[in-house]
Formats: sequence, structure tokens, C-alpha cells
Amino acid sequence: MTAKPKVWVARPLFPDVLARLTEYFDVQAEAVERPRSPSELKERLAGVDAAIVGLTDKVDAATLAGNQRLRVVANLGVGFNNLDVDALTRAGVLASNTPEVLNESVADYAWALMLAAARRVGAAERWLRAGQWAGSQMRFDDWLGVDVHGRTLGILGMGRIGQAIARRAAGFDMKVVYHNRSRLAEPLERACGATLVSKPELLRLADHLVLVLPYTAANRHAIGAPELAQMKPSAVLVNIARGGIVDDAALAAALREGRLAAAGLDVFEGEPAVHPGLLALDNVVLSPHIASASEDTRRDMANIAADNVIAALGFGEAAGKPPTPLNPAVMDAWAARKA
Ligand code: 8YV
Repeated sequence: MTAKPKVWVARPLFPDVLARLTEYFDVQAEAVERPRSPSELKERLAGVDAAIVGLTDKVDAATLAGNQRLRVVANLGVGFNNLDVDALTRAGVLASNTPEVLNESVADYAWALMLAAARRVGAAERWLRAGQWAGSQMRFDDWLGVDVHGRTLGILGMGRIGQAIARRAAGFDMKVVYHNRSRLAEPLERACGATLVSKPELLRLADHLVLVLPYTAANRHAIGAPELAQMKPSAVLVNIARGGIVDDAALAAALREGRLAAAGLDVFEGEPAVHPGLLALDNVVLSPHIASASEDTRRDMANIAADNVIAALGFGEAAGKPPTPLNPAVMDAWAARKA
């Protein structure tokens, strides 16, 4: 009997998904979540045929150098700025991500952060838990937040997640404006009830601005001090995209100085570290990159990552047809080499 291919799972995962992988593979699954140094990652990848990795695992040419064995890297996320896809392609390694399944859950979460930041849910809960309600002289005009309904929602980056966020705005009777590299097709625009505007207009008009851009070098600090200065002081900023799209130091300064009302942030520059200036503020709602973390969605994401590995390595019903490859041409090269 030939040995089963080896698969390394870099993040603790649902046991039933690991069990599916175990049917075909010798699975080495990490029991705890932690960042790894480039040399440790290189070493872990050297001894396996496939890996399921997370956003903190940065796979590039240096990590792949000299690796003769690795064939598949499946990312647990739709965003894949942790993967150098060109380097993976050059190394003959198939890369995959988890698109689509998380769109609605991430859109829900953008709204959760928007509403929580606008209506000061985090600060109010901290105050209550600290026992400050009883015996306080709470005034009728305390705890005032910013309304969401009837206001203007701005969306920067209008892919599938941006569209799902926009569609929800109809229930809040909001006007929706967006900025994107290209204009949505007219039927999609209509379904979203959204109007394309320039980036300066978006910054000027938005009462609530949600960022849904992919991370690229060009998008680094897409919202920095100059952009924050163009926003309304009463505006709320929500980042569910990627750390680094916002200049967190500039954001902390704007929030501290009352140049922006509030923010809801799920992603941070240099996460899991969070800028101390943000941690010190009450008008920001912070969460640890969990926008996709609903029971169903995280399970779907894990299963898609597993499906990519199983199919790419030639097993299961979809053998040879991984569902969401990022560089499918790699498989043609494999086939050509075999022929
Ligand atoms: C994370 C995400 O993958 O899909 C993405 O791009 O950012 C998230 O779904 C997830 O939170 C794990 O870090």
C-alpha cells in the first residue's frame, strides 16, 4: 500500500472537516492558533503534499524555495494577500481561496459593527458591566449616538460583499453611494439601490462608510489622514476588509480629536496587535477579525478548503476539479508533465 499524502492544517479546525481529510490523507493538524516565523512555515511546508493555511501564514518565493513536494496551498479566506500567487504558480503549487460562501455573513457583520459603533453599544455595555448604571444620575441626553436609518451609506469597494451590504440598506431607508474601480452593471446597481460616485464625493457624502476593498499595495492607507479630513465629523467608519487599508494611527487621532464620530473595526494593521491609540478610545468597536465567523460560514469555508485539497490531489467525487482554484493553469502543467 502506498503511503497517504501528507496534509498540514495550520489552524485548529472543525473535527468533522479534519475527519473528511483523514479519509484520504495523513493529516497533521495544529491544535492551537499562533503566528509562525517564515523559517518555521518553510519547514512545515517542506514535508507535506498540501497545506490548509490562514491569513497569518505568508507563503512567498522564499517560503517555497527548495520545496519539491508541496502541490496545494488552500487558504482559509476569500482574501489571499498572504499568498504570493505568482510565486506559487512558478513553483507549480496550486493555490485556492474560499469565495462566495462568506459574502452574506460578512455583510451581516459589517452592519453589526456599523450599528454598534453608531449607537455606542460597546461603550454602553462596558459602563453597565462596570456597575455604573445603578446609582448613576443618567440623563435623558446621555448616550446619544448617530442614527443609521435614513442616512447615507458609503461603500468603498463594490464586489459581492459590498453589494450584499448595500442590499441590506433598503430596510434602513438609506441612500447608498459607492466607489469602485469599475461601475456595476445596471441591473446590479438597481438591485443594490446604489449610485457610483468619485472617492472624494464618497468621503464627503457618507454618514457611514464601509470599507470592503481587497488588500493590495495600491490600497495601503486608502483611508489615511487626508481622506479622514474629507469625512464628516459625525461620520462612522467601518473596516471589515484588511488591516493596512486604514492608517490606524491617523484614525485613532481623528477619533480622539472628534474629527470622526466613531469606528467599527474587525481588521488592523499588524494584527493581532492593535494600535494602542485605538485601544484607548471608547468611540470605537473592536473585534478580532471575525466577520466571517458564523457557525455555518466558517464550516463552509473549512469544507471548501478541504474540497480544494482533496480534489486537487486527485481524490473524491470531484477528483481533478478543485472548486475554487486561484491559479488553475498549474493543474494543466501537472497534466502535461504526466503525459
Ligand atoms: C478570514 C477574511 O479569512 O475571508 C477573508 O478574507 O478575512 C476572513 O474570512 C477569517 O476571518 C480567518 O482569519
